Parts: sequence; structure tokens; C-alpha cells
Amino acid sequence: MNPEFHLSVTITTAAIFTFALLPSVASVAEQGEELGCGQNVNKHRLNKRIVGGVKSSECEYPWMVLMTMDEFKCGGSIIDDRHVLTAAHCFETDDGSIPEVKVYVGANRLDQLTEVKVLSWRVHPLKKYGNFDFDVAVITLAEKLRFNNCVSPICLPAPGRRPDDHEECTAAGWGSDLHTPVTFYQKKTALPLVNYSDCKDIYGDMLDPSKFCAGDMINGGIDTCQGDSGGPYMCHTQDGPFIQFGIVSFGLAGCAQPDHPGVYTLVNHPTIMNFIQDAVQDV
Ligand code: 4AZ
Repeated sequence: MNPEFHLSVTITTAAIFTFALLPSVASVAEQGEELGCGQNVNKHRLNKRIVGGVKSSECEYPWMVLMTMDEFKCGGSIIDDRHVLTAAHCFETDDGSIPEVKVYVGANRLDQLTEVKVLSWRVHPLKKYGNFDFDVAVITLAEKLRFNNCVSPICLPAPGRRPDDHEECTAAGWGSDLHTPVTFYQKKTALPLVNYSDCKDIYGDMLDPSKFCAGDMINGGIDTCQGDSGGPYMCHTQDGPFIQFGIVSFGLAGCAQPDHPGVYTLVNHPTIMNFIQDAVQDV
């Protein structure tokens, strides 16, 4: 029984078994077998670096993508060997022009990332300029990704599934740490879910059931920020796979302020998930 909805190619028991036995995932990939979604070989080592978060370990989140749209940056996540999930607002330009989109994978350091060519992208058809409703987009890559321990997909949640109390949820990215607009190393921070009605009191009409909030309402100090948009909000149990519940979308009053948690697109809301499922069938 597997509760998660996997977009990646079927994972065989044999593949999981091989993965558990072999020291190097590269050798598994060379045998042409698939890693399951949401698995990371390089587990977290504590490495304090930035206020409100820590540096990710090398390839701790092998689905992480850095995107550039002209001079702007966003995050994204690999959901299968041809598709990247991100936020629709990343593609918006002030003058309505179409940005040049580049996608980079495979490392934590900005200067070690590898570019992968983009074929096309789709933004949610109901997304309007300057509004964060339906803030979801899917990029189709020009070529299939070859998975290894630094490049592999995250799992998407089954319909209606919510993180439970045993799961820890984290967001990661290269966005602003309030000192520099882009960090050289990818960073991450645990971010607790915020009660929906508490968040509704703050965001009012800007919040609807296709979104949720996460952060520290009381103390602030931990948050996603500009440049992290489009990246994953991901949850996992101690030994379980990482499941992407949210897409970094927006916030008010800057970042990491008390009473202003970050707002995330709810991946498994039907209006969002139907769009994702359609988009990955493009190629
Ligand atoms: C942004 O500007 C942005 N604190 C992303 C996330 C948050 C705020 C701003 C959430 O891309």
C-alpha cells in the first residue's frame, strides 16, 4: 500500500531494495534503475549559517531547482524526469514580455549548478497578473533528466492528504536571507504549519483553501523570502520520503515578521493538482 501519488516511473520493490544495499546511488542509476521519489542519500548535518535557517547539506534535497527569469530568481522542484513544479508569478514581467527562463539542478553552491534546457512552461490558466491565486506553473524540460544522488524527484501528496504531527516540514532555496538577495549556498528552514483560521485573520481575502500558511506566528525569524518563490514546502517522517505539500508563493510585511507567516500554494487542492496532472502529460 502506498498512500502517495507518484508521478515518477513505477518504483519496483527491487529498485528500493537495491537502493538500500548499495553505497552509491550513482551505481544504481548506471544500472538504469530508478530511485523512488522523495529520497535523499545525503541526510542533514547541522551546519548553522544563516539567521532563521541552516545551510542544506550537499544534495540534501536533490529535487531542488534554481530558476532565473531574466534578472529574477525563483526556486522549483523536480517532479519527474521531464518536469519542474514552480510558482506562476515567477514568469510575470512588469512589461508583459516573455522572460528568458533558465533552470539549474544538481548542487547546493550557485557556482556548481548545472543548467538544463527548457522546452516550454505552462502557468495555471486562472492565474492573474499581480494576484497570488492559482500560483502554480509546470516547466517541461527539453531533455529527460538523468537521476542520480543530486538529481531526483520529490513525491507529490495524495488527494486530501495533510502533513500529520509526526512529519517535519521544511522549505529550502537560495532566496534572500535579509542580508543578501541571493545566497551562495542553498539554505533550509523547518517551518511549522499555521492554523488556517489564524492565518485567514491576517490575510483575509488573499487566503483561500487552495493556499496555506507556515512559519512562526509568535516569534517570526524563520521564513521563506524573495527568491525562494516557486520552491517546495516539503514534509517527511523520520524515515519516510519527502512529500511536497506547498509551493512558496508570497507574504506580507517583508519576511520572517511575527504575525506574517509565508503563504504557500496547496499542491493537492483539486484546482492545483488537476492542473499539474494535465501539465505533466504534455510530453
Ligand atoms: C517573494 O517575494 C516572497 N515570506 C516569497 C515568499 C515570502 C515573501 C516574499 C514569504 O518572492
